[in-house]
Amino acid sequence: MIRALILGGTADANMLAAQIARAGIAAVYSYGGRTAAPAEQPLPTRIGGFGGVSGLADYLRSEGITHVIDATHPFAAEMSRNAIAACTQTATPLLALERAPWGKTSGDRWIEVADVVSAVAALPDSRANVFLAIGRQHIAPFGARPQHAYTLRFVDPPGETLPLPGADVIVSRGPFTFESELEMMRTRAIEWIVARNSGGTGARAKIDAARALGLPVVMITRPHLPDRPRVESVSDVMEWLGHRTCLGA
Ligand code: 3Y8
Ligand code: NAP
Repeated sequence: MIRALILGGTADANMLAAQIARAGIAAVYSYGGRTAAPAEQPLPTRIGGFGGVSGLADYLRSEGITHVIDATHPFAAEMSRNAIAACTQTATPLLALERAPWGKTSGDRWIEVADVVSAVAALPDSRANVFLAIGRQHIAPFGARPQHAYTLRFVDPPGETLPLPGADVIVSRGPFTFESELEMMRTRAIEWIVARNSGGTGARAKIDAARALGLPVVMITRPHLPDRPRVESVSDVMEWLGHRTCLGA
């Protein structure tokens, strides 16, 4: 009898949850608790950390979890590493549902960097209008370049004072459209974009809009993760769970 744990928090995880619920497979959807009102899921849902590797291992045992699908975001590296360790400790089958990184296409003006600090260094010295599309957790390092006019985008309104005084905050949870990204960049005369190579469709629109406007994108590449079984489609996950989905699902 399958009882799956979905480590969620992404559009892909949400599509998987819908398929799993439709197939009548017993499962739990897990959020880290990063946002005030995460999207509802058609499955029993838990919110918050497990308490590190040992907390997750205890959870797997006490809840009788038979399969873990890591459908977290490619930058949720700590969660993914913990899942590998806890599933190894408890001999629980683990599969990652992870979308491929975005590839650079002709017309893209990307400056690829390894991390946030390198992204800060990649910005010009002279003042520019910079759109930081990397959420709220990693904006403090940009304080080293206070000369720029920053536009930030958060899922929830900023509670505390920002580490970037004077920055303008857009509150929006996405997914975003090409037209709305184009409009936003034109209205704010954006000259530079900083993004993470999230992959997937939910945040791709800004990359396409930047290309259309000929704007440079400082693209932060993904953290490296230890090897684990990995698929890119919901139907592959369903097959792994022993369920064939109808074509085109
Ligand atoms: C809590 C669940 C859906 C899923 C929406 C995807 C698409 C929009 C792209 C930009 C980039 C960013 C950010 C982003 C994307 C989708 C998807 C995706 C980037 C929600 C969600 C949770 C989170 C957490 C949040 C982080 C933040 C990152 C905003 C829900 C909406 C910037 C990542 O305030 C905070 O502390 C927010 C933290 C982690 C990164 C950061 O460091 O700030 N996601 N995002 C999940 C949990 O608690 O477990 O609230 O419903 C999910 C989505 N985020 O279709 O509804 O890729 O699947 N999320 C990045 O790419 O850099 C936005 O603005 O262009
Ligand atoms: P992270 O840094 O890899 O994880 C930090 C800690 O948060 C984990 O060790 C775990 O705490 C807890 N956690 C993270 N995801 C969890 C989940 N789905 N269920 C239960 N606990 C979770 O994670 P993050 O980058 O902050 O991402 C948090 C969530 O936002 C994830 O669900 C991710 O899919 C989603 N998200 C992240 C990004 C991003 O850019 N990072 C983008 C879109 C969506 P314990 O150690 O206590 O178990």
